[in-house]
Parts: sequence; C-alpha cells; structure tokens
Amino acid sequence: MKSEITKISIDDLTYEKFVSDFLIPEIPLVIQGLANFDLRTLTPEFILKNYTDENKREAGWFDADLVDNEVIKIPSIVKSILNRDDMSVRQSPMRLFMQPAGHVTLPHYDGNSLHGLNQQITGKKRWIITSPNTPLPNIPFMFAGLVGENFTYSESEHDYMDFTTHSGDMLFLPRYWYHEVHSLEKINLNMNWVFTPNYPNQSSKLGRREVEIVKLRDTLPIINKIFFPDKFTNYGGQGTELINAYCKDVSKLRMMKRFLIELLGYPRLLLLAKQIKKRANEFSNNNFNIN
Ligand SMILES: O=C(O)CCC(=O)C(=O)O
Ligand SMILES: [Fe+2]
Repeated sequence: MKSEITKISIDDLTYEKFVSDFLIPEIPLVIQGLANFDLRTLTPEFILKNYTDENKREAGWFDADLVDNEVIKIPSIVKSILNRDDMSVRQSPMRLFMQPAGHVTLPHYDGNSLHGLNQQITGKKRWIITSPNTPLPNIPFMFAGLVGENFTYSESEHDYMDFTTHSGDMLFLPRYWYHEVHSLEKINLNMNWVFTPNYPNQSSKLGRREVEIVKLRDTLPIINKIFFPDKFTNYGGQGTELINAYCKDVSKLRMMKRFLIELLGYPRLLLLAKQIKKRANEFSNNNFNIN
C-alpha cells in the first residue's frame, strides 16, 4: 500500500514525542522548518573545499567527523539522539551527498543497522522508501535491491511512501527501510547523521535478515572479505558488544537457512548484474560531481 509520510514542524515536535512516536517504534518522519544552516555560508563550494577527504570517500558519499560550529550547527534534537545510551555512534557519523539534477540513487538500505537523520540543505530530493516488512528482493548478502532499471513499486506488494524533501526538512529514516532517491534540482545537497540502536529489531523481515547475516558474518568471517567493504569488527561503530546483542538468539540452523536463501538469489543476480553495476557506478561517480 502507498501511504503518506508524517510531516511535523520542528516547532510542534518535542524530543519526547519524537522518541516515543517515531524513534522507538521506528516510523519514518519528515521534520520541517529547521533553520540551523545559513545557506550563504554553507554553500556547495564550501562543502567541496572542506569535505572531500579522499580517505573518507565511500560508495556514493563522503563521511565526515561530527562538527558543530558556526557553519554546520547540529540541530539540538539530533544532538540529544546521538547522546542516547541506547544508540551507538560511529567515529565519523556524518554523511554528505551532493548530486546533480537527474541523478538517481539506486534502491538500497543502509548497512550496520543504521538509522539516519537526513537533512536537505540545498535543492530537493524525491524519496521512495519501502517498509522492511515488504522489501525489494535483496542482492545476496548485501543491502541493495536485486532489481533492474525498469523496476516499479506496486501497491499490492510494497508498503511504501513517496515524498520530496526541501531545504530545511529532515527525514528520520529508520533502519532497514529501502530508499531510492532522485535529485531534482541543479545541485542537491543533503547531510545524514547516522547511528545504530544497540538492540536488534526482529519485528520485520529485514530486521530478522540482519541478525541472521550478523550471525553468519560472525561465524564465517570469510563472508566479510568477499561481500562487505566495511570492517565487521567495527559493526555499528561498536563491534563485539553490538554483534553479540544482535545475534544472540539466532540458532545455527536459522543461520544456515539464511545462507541458503541468499545463495538462491544468484541466478537473478547474474541476469541483472550489468544494470545494477551501472547504477552503483552512477551513485559513486555522480557524488560531488556538480559542474
Ligand atoms: O541522497 C541520496 O541520493 C542517497 C541518500 C542515502 O542513501 C542515505 O542517506 O542513506
Ligand atoms: Fe542510504
């Protein structure tokens, strides 16, 4: 079913309401009306000059350490969330995305069980996000959709939302929600603060898949080498403690079933590999490529 995302102005949203109605039940929300940035100083040129450390280049974004200064002021709601005892925050929890008009980020969900608070700075982005209960087919062991370029969402198969973020909007995107993101204006810049709950959530299909994959990665470390670019020992920014918490009630049998389910995706992957690779390359090449 297609549904509307809830939108609430920051003036009408208390931290307590955000936590009880969205963060803990893991429900997406657009918070509107944030005025923490001065667009005269936080320009694309400023971002290009200060946030292109090649050591922090990732698949389709740049990581950055947390800053809270005159130019990038972290909204107080974000600060309170990053300081919570039940959330784990990685070393460089800020992600920057800046793409030209027409760019489409291929459908995927974020690894490391990340929640994101994703603020639109410049331009506009169209988001199509899909519930972790009705996910797209997954690339074996990974977090991107096993779908071709002509994939369409279906009201009968997917619970999804389709909306646009404008400058000053901040999307709370809970873990395991698939997202496909279209860049709509000439320059489209958004900034995502990411964090991982230090408890699993097995109430959805993808939440169950994740704990099974964490168990597999813990039991058969070779899987990490083959499939995952990031260091498993740093899972969710914390490593062992989180890994144990996530996979503690996954039996060996359940883990092996997951292994087999993932292997079953290979024939389809072979069929779609070229298209998916092309889209993944676009995600990498278009980032910060705004001229
Ligand atoms: O903004 C985009 O195009 C992609 C954003 C994204 O994937 C994320 O914030 O996790
Ligand atoms: Fe993402």
